[in-house]
Order: sequence, then structure tokens, then C-alpha cells
Amino acid sequence: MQFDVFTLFPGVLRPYLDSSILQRAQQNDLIKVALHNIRDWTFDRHHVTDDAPYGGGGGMVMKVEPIFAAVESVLGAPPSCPLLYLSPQGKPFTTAIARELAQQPRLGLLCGRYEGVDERVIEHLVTEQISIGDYVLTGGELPALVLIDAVSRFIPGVLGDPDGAEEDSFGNGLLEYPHYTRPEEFRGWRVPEVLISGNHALVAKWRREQSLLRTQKHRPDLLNGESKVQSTTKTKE
Ligand code: 4GX
Repeated sequence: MQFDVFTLFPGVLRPYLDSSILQRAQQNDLIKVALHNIRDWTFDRHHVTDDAPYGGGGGMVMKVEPIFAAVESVLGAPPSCPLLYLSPQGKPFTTAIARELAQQPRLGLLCGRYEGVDERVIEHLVTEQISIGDYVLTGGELPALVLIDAVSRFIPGVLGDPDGAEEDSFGNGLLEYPHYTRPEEFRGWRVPEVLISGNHALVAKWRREQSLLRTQKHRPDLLNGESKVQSTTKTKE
């Protein structure tokens, strides 16, 4: 799968992509990430990528022409694949969306800075807006990395374990059970005895229970199938 990232700061993505699991995925040709500097598609003397908003007010807006030039020269006019814009105004990113996007052969990701991009980019070039959470960052680069990372985990071979991503939290709709490794005792804190019992059935039962307990305690919304929107209805306990 190929990711094409359009950004004013390609340098901030490279070190993360070229480490650990994503580095190995690129070496094994399971994913390819091309970084495109939007500034390379400015044709004025000062390579201007942003400008003051019409109507006044603070902040700067990313100009429409360099973004269209960059995206259309890389992905075609019109683009031959989805172009996602990372934005707090987008659809909340979930494991289901990550799994779905992993089916695509190619994805364009547009990273905004400042007050965002000229709305004509959203209206006429972007196919979908995605949000990684209800907070505002300084740019779309971290959200793009989050998306690439979460999507790549669903591409067969990226995780060593063949059914890796499906086993994790949310893969099965529950939070994960606790994990331990050696030593058996550290500062008097022992690993739960069941895990060193060698009884695989008991271990499986304990893990299932722990997953349920944790989900009930920290994310009851995942069990009740209720809306992700926090309920304001008061209930006992
Ligand atoms: N989930 N950001 C987008 C520029 C911007 C500002 C306002 C539209 C409107 C974010 C998030 C996120 C920072 C990316 C601001 N675009 N992206 N950027 N949360 O915070 O995806």
C-alpha cells in the first residue's frame, strides 16, 4: 500500500516512519510512504504557501493553488485515489476505519497547518475528513502518522504475528488483558500465579475475565454498544 503525504514539514514525519515496525514494513515493500513538500509547488518568487483570511481575523490559511498543484501532479487530475484531510472537524478515527482503509492500494493524506486550508480544497479535492480526537494540534502531521501507523497494522505481514491487529484492543471490541514478562518478582510485586501455572485453559479464562473487567471499569461504552457521546443521564452507581 502506498501513502502519499502532502505537508509543509516533511522532515517531521521521516524519523518516525524510518523506525521500528514501519521501517521494516517499508523495507519489505509492504508499505511505501512518499512525502511531498507543498512548497515545491509554489511558483511565485517567495514560495508563499499561506495567506491572510478573507473577511479578516487572525491566523493564516493555506493557499489553494499549491495544494491543487501538488496533489494533482502526484495523484492525477482528478486524483485516482482517496485524499484524506486530517482535521478536528473530520469523522472520528476508529479501528473499523483503519481496517477499511487498509484495503486501499493508495491513499493521499493532506496535512494542514495554521487555521487550515482554503475551503475550496475541502470542497473540490478532499474526499474525506478524518479526526484523530477532540483536541487541536499545531498541524496535521501527527494525525497523518497516527493514521499511517494504525492502518499499516492491518496490512498482512506488517506485524510479525499473522492475526496481530485483530487480537488487540478494539480488534475484538474489548480492552486488552494485562501483560507480564520476566522476572517473576520485582520489588516484591509478583506476576499473577495463574500465568506461571502452565494451565493454558486457566490462562485463557483469566485473560478473558481481565479484558471484561477492564472494559467495564474504563470503557463501559464499549460493552453497552451505546453511543460514543458521553451520556448526561444520571444513573445509580
Ligand atoms: N485530528 N489538526 C488540522 C489545521 C486545521 C485547523 C482548523 C482545519 C481547521 C487534527 C485532529 C488537528 C490541527 C490538523 C489543525 N484544519 N487533525 N490543523 N485533532 O488537530 O486530525
